[in-house]
Amino acid sequence: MSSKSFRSGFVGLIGRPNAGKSTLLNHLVGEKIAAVSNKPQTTRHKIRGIVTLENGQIVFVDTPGVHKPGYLLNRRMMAAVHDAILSVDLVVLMRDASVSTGNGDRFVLDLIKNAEKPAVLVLNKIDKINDKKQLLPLIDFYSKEYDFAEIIPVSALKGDAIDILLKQIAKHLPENEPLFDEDEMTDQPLRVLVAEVVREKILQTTGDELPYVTAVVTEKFDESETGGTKIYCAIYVERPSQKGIIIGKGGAKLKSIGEAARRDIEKLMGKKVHLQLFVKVVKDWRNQERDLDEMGIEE
Ligand SMILES: Nc1nc2c(ncn2[C@@H]2O[C@H](COP(=O)(O)OP(=O)(O)OP(=O)(O)O)[C@@H](O)[C@H]2O)c(=O)[nH]1
Ligand SMILES: [Mg+2]
Repeated sequence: MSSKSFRSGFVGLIGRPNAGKSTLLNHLVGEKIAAVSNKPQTTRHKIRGIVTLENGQIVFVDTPGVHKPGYLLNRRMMAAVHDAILSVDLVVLMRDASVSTGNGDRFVLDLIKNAEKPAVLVLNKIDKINDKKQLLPLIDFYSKEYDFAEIIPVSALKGDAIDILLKQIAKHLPENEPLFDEDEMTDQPLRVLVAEVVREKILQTTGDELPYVTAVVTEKFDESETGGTKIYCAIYVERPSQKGIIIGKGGAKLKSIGEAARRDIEKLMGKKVHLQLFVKVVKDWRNQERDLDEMGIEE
């Protein structure tokens, strides 16, 4: 095997909610393609991010954080996790190293063990840990539980040790041609990226009462003759009171969500856009097949 050989494959990012999977994905592709927030269950479907290196190409598959499913929405989210684990070449178990081990961590570990896939353990948020010796018991625990190909402490937020991570992951991928064009960064259509940005701003600017009951769908792109792009996004909630929270006093909340989202969308598209948001009350959308299909949260 020559050292010049090219390696490529799919790598699943698996872990509990809030571990930092989407933060890592965004950092790796250098663009905001997945929503990030301090609320659990931020990611709702698989999002692929493509990283092309000199000697390889890694297609990361970001997944929803592993949790107990209640609604149809959550069952579909967990199906996406199982599907990702089965279909990738390598699994990255992402763990927030700054919190202690709980039942949720054991559950995720069991998923990986049962899949019997090559796996890399990524211990994230090391920027929050002053004494790095604190990582040792965690490394000890995980290495006794499963034969991880690598164990790599990183900070997805600060970008610490990410280059090492990429190298170590590429090593374990099969020899292969590139799977995507090297200038591609994601398989997500623009309307999904736009909806994801809007939902991120909702999660970041509202309290704990809303994260689970909001969803965003891009309904329309309008290219005007003057060159501007008008984008219409619907924000779903389940009750009129929730609509009130999103709109805020005199529309102030919705306005600030829209402004923050527009800035990110303009960065993503590289041009000025006009973003039009409206709020729809749809009772129990989390259990409605059709609404979930429309939101791209597939079975
Ligand atoms: N201090 C610190 N915070 C981080 C790091 N990585 C992620 N975070 C924060 O952790 C929170 C959760 O990050 P996400 O990337 O949304 O986590 P996730 O694993 O994708 O979560 P779900 O999509 O809900 O499964 C956010 O507030 C991030 O800013 C890190 O390396 N250090
Ligand atoms: Mg996420």
